[in-house]
Amino acid sequence: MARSPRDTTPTRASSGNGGELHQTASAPEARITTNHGVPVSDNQNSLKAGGRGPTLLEDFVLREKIQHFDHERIPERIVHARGSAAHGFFELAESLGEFTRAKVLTEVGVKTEVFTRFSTVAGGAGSVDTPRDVRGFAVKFYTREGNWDLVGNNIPVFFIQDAIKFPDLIHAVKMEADRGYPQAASAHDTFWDFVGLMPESTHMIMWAMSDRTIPRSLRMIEGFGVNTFRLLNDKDEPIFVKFHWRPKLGTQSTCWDEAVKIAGADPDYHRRDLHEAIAKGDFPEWQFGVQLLSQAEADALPFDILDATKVIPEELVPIRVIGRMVLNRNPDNFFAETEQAAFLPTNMPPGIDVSEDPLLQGRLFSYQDTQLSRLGTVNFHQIPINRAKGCPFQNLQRDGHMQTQVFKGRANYEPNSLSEAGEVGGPREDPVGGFRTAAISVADHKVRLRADSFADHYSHARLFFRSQSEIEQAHLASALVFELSKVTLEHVRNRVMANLVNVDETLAQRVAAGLGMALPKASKPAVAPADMEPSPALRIVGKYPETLKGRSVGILVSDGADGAMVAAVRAAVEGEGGTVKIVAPKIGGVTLKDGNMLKADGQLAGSPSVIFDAVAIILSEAGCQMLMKEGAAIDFAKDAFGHLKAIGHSAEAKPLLDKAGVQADDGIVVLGKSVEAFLAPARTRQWVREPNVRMLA
Ligand code: HDE
Repeated sequence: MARSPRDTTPTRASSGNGGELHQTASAPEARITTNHGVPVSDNQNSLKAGGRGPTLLEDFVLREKIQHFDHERIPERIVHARGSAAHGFFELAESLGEFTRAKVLTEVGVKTEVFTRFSTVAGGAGSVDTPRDVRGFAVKFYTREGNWDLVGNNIPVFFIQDAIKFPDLIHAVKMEADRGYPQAASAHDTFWDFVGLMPESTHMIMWAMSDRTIPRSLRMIEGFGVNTFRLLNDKDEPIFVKFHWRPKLGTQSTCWDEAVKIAGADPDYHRRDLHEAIAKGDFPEWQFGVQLLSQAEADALPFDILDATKVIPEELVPIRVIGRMVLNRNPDNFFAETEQAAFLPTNMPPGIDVSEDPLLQGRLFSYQDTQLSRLGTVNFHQIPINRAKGCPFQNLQRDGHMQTQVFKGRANYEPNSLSEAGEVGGPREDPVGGFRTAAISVADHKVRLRADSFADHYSHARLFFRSQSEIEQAHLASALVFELSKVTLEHVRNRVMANLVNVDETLAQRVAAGLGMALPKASKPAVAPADMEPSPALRIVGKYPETLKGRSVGILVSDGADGAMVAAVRAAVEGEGGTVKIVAPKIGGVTLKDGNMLKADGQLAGSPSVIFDAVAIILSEAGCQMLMKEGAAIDFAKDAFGHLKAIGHSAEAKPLLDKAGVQADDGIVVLGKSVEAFLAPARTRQWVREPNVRMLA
């Protein structure tokens, strides 16, 4: 029954569309209530003095709903604000029982639940997924002895050696304080100013300028614990340990121009990729490995393993793969899980311990502390995603904001003898099974200084650069040219360049040439760099498995296209575990040569080739003529070519490719009766094409 706007008779329940009265009662489990359980009769209209009158303060239903909405956002993480996460499990294949008593690392075959959050570092929560940036790789293991949070990155070293510089580093890299830009980008004055003045960051800069910071997918990044930790066995004997994650799909990256374009085409590229892969049962997987070294082995190395700006080459201390992690379930609710997840490097089960790495030591305070401003209460461990699930958690800490546990009895102190009177006495410490710290001797003077063993800032940077393949060296040099070309203060650029000379003079020369500047003299290093044996393990190009698994192929079609050819590409790609998306000028799809309809997954303008790993362009002659007038179609081919992707095409599509400037090479394949020839180049990137499509430094 429609109500006139002037009708002021009270209504019991009316729907939003047209104010029609409905008086059916809802079952208690199906009805909306206030936060306190009072059933709501009308969720469409606020309580007013008459249909056109002012809203009444009395309307507690409205006030409660708006007020809750007003407070929906919590402060985003000061770093790593932009993140995506998934649930899964960790499974141990080899026991480290000799070195640790942590059950998670000794119980072979046991599956431990995990929640893993990947992130960028510099951008805000709403920033894009593909800036040039380090990626966070934080894993929460819900072990039977409490949560273990391995809060790592996709790069094994860090910018600074001492936690006291972290706020400076982050202030420098985030948007500049006066102007509020750039967002999620390190290519600006303040970041490079900090870098130039902090030569200890040089090694990390090499990694940050490598292709590792423009990953193709979160499923294709490595993970590292970065800091050195310790394991402790039953006898409390310590051994140093470095933690590693290796993606089953290999470490793979985008091209820089591609990453920039993806940011516009799909700001959620990585989040969507992770979510869709898991939703379709294509579960991302990583090997878990450790590098173990005794105090004597650590002492024999020509660098200090407590210095987080140093890498322990695998060639010196091999990585022992002992387990795997599979992510197999998407979060149900982004806020409740991904946003409220609180990772703490201090979460360690008995048998795992920290080292004296001064960066790690600062982290031990920071993460617990930051949750208080982010999640607002000391009880953040009670939020379901943070709760220890593998075991009970109980102590005598009480009350506080948002306490959700209802403790019984009077035992909130210890020692107590309440059990002698038959009351519950509460939990007690466990000297045998409890967490114990390595009994390391630390007697020394109180000082504020950096150990001499931390003074070499260039040998590892040089090791990294010299270990890279030619392609990767060129990308690294070009990334430096790009970043430094955005620096407006000349003295800042000069200082960075003067440091670079200490890494490798040819690199510095290439960058200087790319910037069009004279190469300054080398800065004076605190310790002259030493040459180390190159470590090919630090490369990524040529190391990932060439497969369509995890890859996505976009097929651009027009009306009149050969449906059999489309079907053949689809069958071949999907048969090898890849994904196929049909792109058409209209989202309704196309009418194929045989008269059948083919639905599109994406419309051309919204589905550029940057979001695919390889493309097929299957057009009719008329379709090709039409699309040659469409900029998005030309860009589709041009970008696929420029981003070193395989292009399979129908003979009829050749004029479009010509117009896009696509030149013949092994990655450009005419699709005939068989699509086989397209598959090999589609499994990887055409690196050999690169010199033909862009000038690298
Ligand atoms: Fe963090 N870091 N960090 N960090 N970090 C945070 O904790 C901090 C460092 C890393 O997905 C914050 O809960 C200090 C190294 C990841 O929720 C904060 C120092 C590594 C994440 C914090 C470092 C990391 C964080 C912000 C220098 C690689 C995201 C929100 C001493 C091993 C975790 C939060 C997630 C998050 C402090 C250095 C990795 C402020 C003080 C080195 C992956 O506590």
